[in-house]
Amino acid sequence: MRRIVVLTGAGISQESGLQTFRGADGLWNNEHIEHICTPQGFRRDPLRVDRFYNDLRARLPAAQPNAAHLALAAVEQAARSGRWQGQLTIVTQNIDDLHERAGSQDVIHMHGELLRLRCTRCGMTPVWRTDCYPDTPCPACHAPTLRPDIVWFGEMPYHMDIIEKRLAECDLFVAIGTSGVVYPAAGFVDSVAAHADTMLFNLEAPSGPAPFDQTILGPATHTVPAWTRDLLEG
Ligand code: BJW
Repeated sequence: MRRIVVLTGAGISQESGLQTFRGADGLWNNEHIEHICTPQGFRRDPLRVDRFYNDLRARLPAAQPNAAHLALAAVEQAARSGRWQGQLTIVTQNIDDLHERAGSQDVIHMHGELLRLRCTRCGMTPVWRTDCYPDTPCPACHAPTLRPDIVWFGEMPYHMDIIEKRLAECDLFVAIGTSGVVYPAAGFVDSVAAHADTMLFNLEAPSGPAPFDQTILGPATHTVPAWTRDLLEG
């Protein structure tokens, strides 16, 4: 039985109309990372950070899953129905919900989710589809101590125990649409190199030597469905 771990990054959602982080048209061209994506930035100016994520949250419903999200969901569906002998786990760095809306169920959000908040007082992580401000009360404990449920720099990514287990068990590791500069995700390929084949699907070649067995360049909506077709047929 094949065991595949797919690591996705912002590039897989780019053709759904969501901006990537880095690069010419990136989200961070207009923002200083340290003002938004750190716990210190949130402490210094929570309103600015809440507004940044309110804006992303408001734009999310207009984005639809694309052919790459759907192709990955189809593999999981084929496994569930017994048409394909294998397991495909998606570990996503993305905070959008496009994998779920495409129909994937085995999705691990290592950097959190835009549609959740976290109460720093009671720990509740309510689903949240509207705006949040520094005085918004937690629905459970009523304290104004909510923050985006997103992993910022210097914080521990979520679900690392289950991610490490799936990486240790996999025989194929596939990265899609990620620049490979943010750890620990950037180190996954090295951690599996001794026991798994590795593939990178990206729009452009990485700047340094790629630590992958195979690199497939092009838009994810073309390259990923072509790969999953071969996978399901082969
Ligand atoms: C397409 C495409 C198309 C476009 N088709 N492709 C020094 C050395 C090593 C590590 C560190 C260091 N100093 C600090 C660290 C640690 C730090 C880190 O890695 N920093 C680096 C920047 C140096 N990491 C952390 O702090 C993490 N925590 C941590 O390490 O805890 C300790 C620990 C110890 C032991 C075990 C485990 C943990 C936390 C990282 C949190 C990252 N959070 C963010 C923000 C959340 C979302 C938000 O605010 O909006 O997550 S940062 C941001 O980058 C976001 C993303 O998930 C993440 C990765 O970005 P991604 O997805 O790769 O996007 P891009 O834009 O960079 O790339 C897109 C790619 O797609 C490009 O290559 C395009 O070509 C391609 N593309 N269109 C195919 N159509």
